[in-house]
Amino acid sequence: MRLHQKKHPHLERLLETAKPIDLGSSSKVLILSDLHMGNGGRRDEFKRNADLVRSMLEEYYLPEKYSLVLNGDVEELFKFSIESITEQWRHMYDLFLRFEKNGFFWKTYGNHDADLFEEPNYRLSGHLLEAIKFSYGDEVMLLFHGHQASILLWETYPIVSRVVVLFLRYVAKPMGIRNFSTAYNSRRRFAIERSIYDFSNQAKIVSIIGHTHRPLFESLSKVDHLNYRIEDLCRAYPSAAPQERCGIKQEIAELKTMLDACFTEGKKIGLRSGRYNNISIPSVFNSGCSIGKRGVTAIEIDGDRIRLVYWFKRKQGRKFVSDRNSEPEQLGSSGYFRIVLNEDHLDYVFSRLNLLA
Ligand SMILES: [Mn+2]
Repeated sequence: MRLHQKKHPHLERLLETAKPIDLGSSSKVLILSDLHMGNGGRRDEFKRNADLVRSMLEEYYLPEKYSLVLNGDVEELFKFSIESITEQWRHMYDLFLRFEKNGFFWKTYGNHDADLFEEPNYRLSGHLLEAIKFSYGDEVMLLFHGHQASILLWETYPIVSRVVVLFLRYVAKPMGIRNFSTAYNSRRRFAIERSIYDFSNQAKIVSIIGHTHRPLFESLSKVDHLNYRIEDLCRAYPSAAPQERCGIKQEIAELKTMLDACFTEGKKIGLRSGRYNNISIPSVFNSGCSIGKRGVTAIEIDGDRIRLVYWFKRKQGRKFVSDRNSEPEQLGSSGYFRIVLNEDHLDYVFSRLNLLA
C-alpha cells in the first residue's frame, strides 16, 4: 500500500476489493453508465434513448466483439420497483447477457440501484459488482460508479440511502417532487470529480466513472478541450502560410461559437472546468450518461486505445467537437450515428500519469 494517510478511505477500499480482470492487448470493452431504466411510463428517462441503446449494442458492439460493463445506475429504483423495470425492459436484460460470449458482461452498482446487491432473484445478480480493476500491462484502470466519493451520507451508506429511497418513492412521488435524484449542482459534481482525481493521481491509476452525467476524457471536460484547441490554433497562426491562415481563422471562429454555446447552456447543466490544477493529469474518465436529450455518450477500450464516443439520432442541429476531426458514421441505415469525440493511446495516458502525478 502506497498511501500512508488515508485521505480517501472509501476509494482505497474499492481499489483493494475490486474484481481483477486482465485486459489483453486486443481486448475490446464498451463502458456505458446511468441508463436509469424505469417502467416505460412518462417518468422513465431511459425510454427516449431505449431504441438507440438497443441498436448500438445489438447491431454494433455485439458483432464488433466488445465485452460490456454497465457502470452503475442502470435501474432507477428511486422511482420504480425492480419488478416493473425488469418487466418493461426484459429484452434489454437479454441483450446485456449476450455480451458474455464476447468475453464478459459485468454491472457495477450506483446509488440508484445499490439495493439490488442483496436481491437474490435479480436477473443480473451473478454479474453485479461494486468495482472492477482492469489491468493493462503493469497499469490499472479502476471502474466504479463514482457515488462512493460523495460527501453526502445518503449516497455513500446503503442504510441511509434506503431511507431516502423510501422517501422518494412513497412521499416525494405523491407530493409531485420530480427529478430529485438528478438535481446535481455544479459544486457537488466538481467535489466528487476532484476527490476521485486526487485519489487516482496518488494511487497512479486511471479511474473510469459515471454518476455525474458529465463526460470527461483525460480529466478534461468539453470546455477544456475547446480551450486547448483554440490555444493550439492561435499558436499555429503566426507561422502559418497565408492560405492556411484563412482556414485557421475560420476554425477558431467555429470553436468560439461552440464555447459560447457551452457557457450559455452552462447555467442549465452546471458548468465547470474539469481542470483541477495548472497541469492536467489524464487520470479520470467519465462515460457521461445514456439518457441525454440528444443521445448517448460512452467509453470504448479498443486494444491499446481509449475513446469517448457519442451516439445520436440524425435530427440534431449541433456540431460536435472531435479532437481528431472525425466524422459521424451511420449505423447501417438506422438513422443512428456514432462519432469519436476523443481518442488516445493508453500508453500515452499512463506515461503522462506516471510522469506528472
Ligand atoms: Mn449515480
